[in-house]
Amino acid sequence: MFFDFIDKVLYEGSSSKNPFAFKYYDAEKVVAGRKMREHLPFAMAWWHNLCAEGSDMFGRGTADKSFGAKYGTMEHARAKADAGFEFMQKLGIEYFCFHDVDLVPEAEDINETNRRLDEITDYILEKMRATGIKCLWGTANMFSNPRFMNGAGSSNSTEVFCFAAAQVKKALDMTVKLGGSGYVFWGGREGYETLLNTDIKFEQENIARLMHLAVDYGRKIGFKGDFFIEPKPKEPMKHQYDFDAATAIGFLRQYGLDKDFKLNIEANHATLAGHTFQHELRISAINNMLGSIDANQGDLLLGWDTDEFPCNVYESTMCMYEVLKAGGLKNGGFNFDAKNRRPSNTYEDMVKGFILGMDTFALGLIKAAELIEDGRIDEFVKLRYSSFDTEIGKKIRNGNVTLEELAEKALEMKKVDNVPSGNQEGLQSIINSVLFK
Ligand code: XLS
Ligand code: CA
Ligand code: CA
Repeated sequence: MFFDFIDKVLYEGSSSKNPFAFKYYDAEKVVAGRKMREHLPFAMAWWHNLCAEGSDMFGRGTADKSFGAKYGTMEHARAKADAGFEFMQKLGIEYFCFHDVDLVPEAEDINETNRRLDEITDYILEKMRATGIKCLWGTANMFSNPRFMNGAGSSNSTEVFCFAAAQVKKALDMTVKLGGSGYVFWGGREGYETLLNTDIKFEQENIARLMHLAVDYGRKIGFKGDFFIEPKPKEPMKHQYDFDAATAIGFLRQYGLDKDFKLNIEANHATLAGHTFQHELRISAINNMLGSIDANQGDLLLGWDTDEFPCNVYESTMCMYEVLKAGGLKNGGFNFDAKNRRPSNTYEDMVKGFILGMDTFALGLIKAAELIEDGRIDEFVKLRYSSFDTEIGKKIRNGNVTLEELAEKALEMKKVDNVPSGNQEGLQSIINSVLFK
């Protein structure tokens, strides 16, 4: 037992002062027709929660993630799984997400790494069966090992391309073995530092090729879930090809991958791309590409990826507003791709981070449902476009009009005398009144 200071984190309501209780997340409570836990399939990110020790560019780790075992051993790999399952059970988290290298120490020889992966996934599978906890998605880490310094699918080296293929194959095998409903491609090194040495077209074609190979293999071994691209504009590369949702959707369509792929939208990546989280979700949703969510938060005063636990209820409300309107996430979930701040280095802090994140999204769900129920925002948006309900509006929308006819109409009108207000401040007041009643 690693988290023996708690038995189970329970819902106690917003007036509770218990740091180890949920204030808003009430798993079985029905909101907008479904239980909270169904709206919010929360997942634990193996890498942050069980591996990351808080190191940064200027200092070593501050948190002990040895879980009583020696780093770099299979005993440690099992201890992490033990700690992870105890953690998820105590918080009522039903899913986890993983990279291959989160699970075991990577060996010199990939054959030995794969053997270790077989061993640990047998162990994890037993724990999944005993607890009912499920895998949300798996992925291959194709960015940490030095061999990926020039990219994985986009590498200039066929040797590296083969290793990328081998890792994707193994990660897909493991995702299928663990029953995951998603497989993620985050292209950490799929980008460039300088165009002086880079053939973008060549690299993008190769990335798409690797993805097609993954789809073919995945479908062959029975993977029925979604493949996801996770857009991010920069970091670690100066420029990453999957810059944002719109760019990734264009890429998927260009290379004929849009039937098998959807997007995994991360809040922190949205803001790094100069967009709001809501924007990225909306772009995905209107293109039928909203797959899954990495639920975290960046720091707008910093230009890099901070992966903080979400606490901003305004943001989580607008996120859940988009998710509810899109009809929920099908094969996806809410993966806390988030880590404690470096000085928050205790096991208690790990639990508090998840309580904060889960409560923030639960409150966002409650408020988004209230906003939709309130109806004033929807009503205003409908009204805002209502001039297109007129005869000429319908003709424009249906494509039954020529440019000359429209110009003729303008000449008849002589001038425009009705452009209705956008009412932004009025709408923002409505949001505040729903959020803070
Ligand atoms: C890094 C990404 C990464 C992906 C999975 O910034 O968020 O953690 O989610 O490879
Ligand atoms: Ca992520
Ligand atoms: Ca991130």
